[in-house]
Parts: sequence; C-alpha cells; structure tokens
Amino acid sequence: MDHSTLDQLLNEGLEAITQSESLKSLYDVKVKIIGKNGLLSEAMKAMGKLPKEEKPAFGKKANEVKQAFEKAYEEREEALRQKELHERLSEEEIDVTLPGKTQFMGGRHPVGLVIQESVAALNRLGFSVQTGPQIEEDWYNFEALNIPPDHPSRDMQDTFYVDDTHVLRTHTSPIQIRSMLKSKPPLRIMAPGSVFRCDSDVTHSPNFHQIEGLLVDRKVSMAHLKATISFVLKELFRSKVEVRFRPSFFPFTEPSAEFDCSCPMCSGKGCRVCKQTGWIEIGGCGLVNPKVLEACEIDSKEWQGFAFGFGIERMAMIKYGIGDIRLFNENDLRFLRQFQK
Ligand code: 2NM
Repeated sequence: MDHSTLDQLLNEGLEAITQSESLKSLYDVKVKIIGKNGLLSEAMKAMGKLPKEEKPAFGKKANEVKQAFEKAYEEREEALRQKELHERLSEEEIDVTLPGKTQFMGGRHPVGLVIQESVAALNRLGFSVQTGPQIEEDWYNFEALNIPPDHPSRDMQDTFYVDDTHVLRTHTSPIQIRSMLKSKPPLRIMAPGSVFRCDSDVTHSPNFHQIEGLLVDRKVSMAHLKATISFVLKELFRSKVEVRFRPSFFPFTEPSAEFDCSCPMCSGKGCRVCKQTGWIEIGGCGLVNPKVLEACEIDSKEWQGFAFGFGIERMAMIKYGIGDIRLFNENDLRFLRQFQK
C-alpha cells in the first residue's frame, strides 16, 4: 500500500465519472469509490499496517484524493442533471392547440330562481323577508290561524306530526303569526320557505316551497291585494298578465279568493299549458280574518290585513314548462343545467 495505489484509485474513479452517462450510474460510482464500504475506505483500513512515520503523509494524500474525486463528481452531476432536464423538456412538448379542460359553472336551482324573483318583486313594494322554524307548534300552525281542531288539514293523513304539540309546518303562515306577535302594525312582510304535507304524486311533493305575503295597515281592501298580486305576477312572467279572483274559503281569511293568471304562454287564447281555458290557477288570498288579527293581539277595529300565497314548485313548473314535480329533487344535471344563465 503506497501513494501510487491512491493515485491509481483516483484515476480509476475519475475515469468512471467521465464514463457515467446517467445520474444513477454516477451515483453507483460514488458508492463504489468513496462509499462507507468503498475502495477508499479499504485503502484507509490498510493504512493501519503502514510504519508509523508514513501514516500522516498517507492520510493527507487520501484526503486529497477524496476531495479531488468529490469535485469531479459534483461537476459531472451538475452536467448530467442539465442534460437530463433538457432531454425531458424536449420530450414533454406541450400542444397548445389541444382543447382545455372545461370547468362547468354552477347554476341556480329553478326553485331558488322563483324564490329570488318573487322576493325581488315584493321587495320593490316594501315587503321584507321573514323566516321561522320548520318544526312548528300546533298553536302557530293551526290554532292562531283559526283552523278548528276538527279541520281536515289537521288530519294525520295530511300533516306530519312530530309529537302531540309539534308539526312540520304545513304552510309558511305561522311565520306571519310570529311576525304579527313580534311587531306592531303597519306591517309588510313575506315568508318564503319549505313546507311539509303527507302527499305525493306527479304534482304533489311531501316537501315543497311556498311564498306568502302579508300586509297589515288601516283601510286595507281587496283592491290593494289584487294590485299587489298583479304586480308580482307581471314581474315573475315578465309579461302583461291579467289576474282574476274566484271566491273561495280559508279559515284565516274573510273574504277569501283563489287567484288565476291569464296564460302567459298564449296570452289567454287557449293552449296546452292552460288546457284551453286561457287561465292558470296560481294561489290563494284574502283579507286576514279578524279572529287571526285578535289572536296576534292586533285590534281588528283599527287594523285590516291582506294575505296571499302560492307554491314555488307549481310556479316553476308553469314558468319553465316542467311536467313532473319529482324532477326538482332528483339532482339530475341534465335537468339542472337547463337553468344555467
Ligand atoms: C294563503 C292564502 C290565503 C295567509 C294568511 C296569513 C295570515 F297569517 F296572515 F293569516 N298568512 N298567509 C294566506 C291567506 C295564505 O296561501 C295560499
């Protein structure tokens, strides 16, 4: 073991470095020469057998060999890295003319659209949105609205009972009861929301949406009610529709009416949508029954009110020509995408 052995080791190492054509084979050379069990380590072990006075010079030489090797290694490593990068870049050519990945935009649900437009219309007339609980006390859902204990809408067949005194609200009217108890008249509020009834077929869903409007003021008449409904329907259908009232009955209004809209599809001439009648049934309305005002601690001699309501899904089915109420809850993108703006 002498200095020429170390020189030979270095020459072999440098030669191997020059011949390495990849980072992987270069690394293998490094392990072989200066790795933990590499050739240089072995030479160092052999140093133990040298005469004592030769050891320092041999050690110094071994260090120089190691440094020279490392320097050559790093240079080659950098060169190979550049070479491999260039090779990869020239392989991974990007075709900028290929079509991109389409990001589909979300859209609003048709129920949300009708609520949004109804709220916007009523806002313009000074009505503000009110909300309330979906699990409602019997008193707010029925009693305060003058719905007697033996009324058919209270039947188990029509109402989801939570317990003896709580129901899933069957209309949004209890919101208006709560509002009248909370705020003194004059009052202009609307109540959009989810409601529940034991009912299910092509036009009835057990969970649907309603919007109701309520105005309480002095000297309120059916004329004010009809003008308000006309305005909302004109805004919703974006056309000059006519409104007609037909006498009806609700426990919470007196007088009561159902209201129809001249068919926005055929302008009243008669078509498939209005079943050749020229009219479409929209909702119910009336002047708030004095008993309801009194239940809300409002003096019915001084104050009158009008109220009206209609179903959101029914309105959307008419507006967009949807034939089956179940489509609203199926989350079928082919259906929903048709409402993207
Ligand atoms: C309708 C029809 C007629 C109505 C009445 C009330 C209240 F709370 F003021 F008495 N809120 N909503 C009402 C009246 C709702 O929907 C078809």
